[in-house]
Amino acid sequence: LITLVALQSCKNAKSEAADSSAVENSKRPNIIYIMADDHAAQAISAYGHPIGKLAPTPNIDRLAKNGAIFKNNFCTNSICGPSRAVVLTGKHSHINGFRMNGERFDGSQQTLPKLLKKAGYNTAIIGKWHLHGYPEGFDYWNILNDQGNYYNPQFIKIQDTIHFNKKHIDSTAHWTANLPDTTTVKGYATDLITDYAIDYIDKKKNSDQPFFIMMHHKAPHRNWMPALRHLNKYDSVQFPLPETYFTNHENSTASKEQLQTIYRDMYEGHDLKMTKKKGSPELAWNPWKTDFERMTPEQRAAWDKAYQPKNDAFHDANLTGKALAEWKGQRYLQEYLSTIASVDEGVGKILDYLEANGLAENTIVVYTSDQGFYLGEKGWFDKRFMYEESLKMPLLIQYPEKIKSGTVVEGLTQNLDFAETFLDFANVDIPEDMQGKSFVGLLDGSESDEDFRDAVYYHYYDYPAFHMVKKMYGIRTKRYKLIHVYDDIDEWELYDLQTDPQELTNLINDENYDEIETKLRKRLVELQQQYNVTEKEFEKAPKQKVDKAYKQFD
Ligand code: SGN
Ligand code: CA
Repeated sequence: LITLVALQSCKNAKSEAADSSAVENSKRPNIIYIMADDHAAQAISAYGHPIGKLAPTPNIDRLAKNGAIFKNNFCTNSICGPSRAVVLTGKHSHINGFRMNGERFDGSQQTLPKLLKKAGYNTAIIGKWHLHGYPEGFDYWNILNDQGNYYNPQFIKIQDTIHFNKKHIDSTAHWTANLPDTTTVKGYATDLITDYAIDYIDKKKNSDQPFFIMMHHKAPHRNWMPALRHLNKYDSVQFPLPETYFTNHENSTASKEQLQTIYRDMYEGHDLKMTKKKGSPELAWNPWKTDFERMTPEQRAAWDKAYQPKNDAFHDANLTGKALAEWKGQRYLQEYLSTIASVDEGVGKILDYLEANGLAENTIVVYTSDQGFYLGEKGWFDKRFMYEESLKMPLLIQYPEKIKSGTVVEGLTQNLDFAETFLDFANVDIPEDMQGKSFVGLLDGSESDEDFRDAVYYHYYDYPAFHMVKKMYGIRTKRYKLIHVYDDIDEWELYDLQTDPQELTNLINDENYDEIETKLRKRLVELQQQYNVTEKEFEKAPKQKVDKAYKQFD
C-alpha cells in the first residue's frame, strides 16, 4: 500500500531507486546550473544573431558544441524573482506565490534543491538570490545581498547566519537588503561568483555525494558595469541597431506607454557612463550613486582612465536627435556585451576545471538566464513584455553521458520544466504537483516536438512598477501569439511569428485571422484550466497606485 501511494504521487515513479546509498549516488550526475541575469539569446554567439557574432561567447558556445542548444525556451513570467521561483518549484507564479519582484518567497514549500537534497545530493547556491528571506533547502549558500553590485559586492553566507532564528528572518520584512550579516568582498562580482563556485565544486569532487549547485550571476543586469580588464573591449566595434529601434508602436498601447526606451529612459551617467562635460570624469545623471561610490580609488581611477577619451570624443561630436539616440544604443550594447565577457570567461573556467578533474562526463552543465532582454529592439532595454526577445530564455546544456554533441532542440520548453528535467536526469521521483514536463525525451529523441507541447502559457503581473509595463497574459504556439493586456486597459494583441517575427502588426482585427484567433482563445482557456488559474489572478492594482507610480518614474 505504501508503495502504491508513493507511485501515485509521482510522475515518474522511481521510488525504489530513490535511496541515497553510495552506489546509487556514484551514478547520479552532478548538476551545475549557471544562470545569468538578463542575458539575451541575441548576445550568445551560438544563437547566430549578428550581435552575438560580433561579441562572441566562445565558452558558452562550448556547451552547444558538447551538448544541446534550445531554440524555443521560454519563461512563464519575464522578471527576475518570479523566474527564479518557477525554476525552484516547477510551478507557475500563481501557484508558487511569487508573482512579482519585492515579494517574499515562501521557502517552506517543496523545491528542487530540497528534493535533490533528500535524494542524497549536496546542494548549494552562490550569487544572486533576490527572493528575499534566506534560502532554504541548500547545504551551502553564499548569496549576493539583494540585487548585488558589480564592484566590491556584499555577500551573505550561511555561516554568517548560522545563529539566525525565525524571529530574525521575520523581522527583516521583505528585503535581504541591509541585513546585519553582509560582508563586503573586494573584487568583481562575476569573478567572485565563479571562484566561489569552483571552490565549492573542488571541496565536493571526491565525495560520495553528487552535488547540485546553482550559480547565479548578477551580470549582465543593469547598470552593466564591465570588469576593469574589459572596459575598452568593444570601443571600436559597430553593433547593428535593430531595424525596429525607432518604431512608433502602432496598435499596442502597452508598447507606447512603457518606460524602457533606451534614448528616453536610460540614465546617462549611471547606465551609459556618460560624463557631464569634456575633461571631467563627473558622471551625468546618476541617481543610484552607490554603484560607483563603492569602488576603491584604484578601481575608480582605472575606470575613469578608460572612459575619459571616449566620453571626451562624444562631447566633441556634439550629437543631437537621431544621431544621439543611435550613439546611446551603441554605447548601451558596448557596455552590456563587455559585461558579458567575464561571464563567458567564468563558464570557460568551470568547463576547464571539470575537464581537468575528470568530472565532465558525469556532470550536467546548464547555462541560462532568468529571462530574455531587449538589445534595442523596439527601442528598448529591460524585459517584462511577452514579445520574443524577453520571453525567450537562452538554454544550453551539456551532459556527455546522455546528450549527443550538437543537439538542437526546437520544441517549446520553459523554465517551468527545469526542475522536472533535473529530477529525471538524477533519477529522483517527480512530484505530481509540479506543472512542467521533463524534456529528457526531447534531448534523446524519444519524444517529438509536437507530442511534447503545442503551446506555452505566460503571465506577467508587475504593474505599476519600474518601466511601467502593463499586466499581460497569453499563449504562444509554434507560429502564433495571443496576448491580453489588462488592468488599466483591456487590449488584445495577435501576432503571426512566421510572417511578422518582429511582432509589429497586431492582427487582432484582421478577419483573415478570425479562425486562428478563436482556436488560440480556446487553447488559452484550456491551459488556464490545466494550470489552475483562477479569477483572482486578474485583480487590478488600485488606481492611486498607478497614478503614484507614473509620477515616480516621470
Ligand atoms: C532594477 C533596474 C530595473 C530592472 C529591475 C528588475 N533598475 O530596478 O531596470 O527592471 O531592477 O530587474 S536599476 O537602475 O536599479 O538597475 S530584475 O532582473 O531584478 O527583475
Ligand atoms: Ca533578470
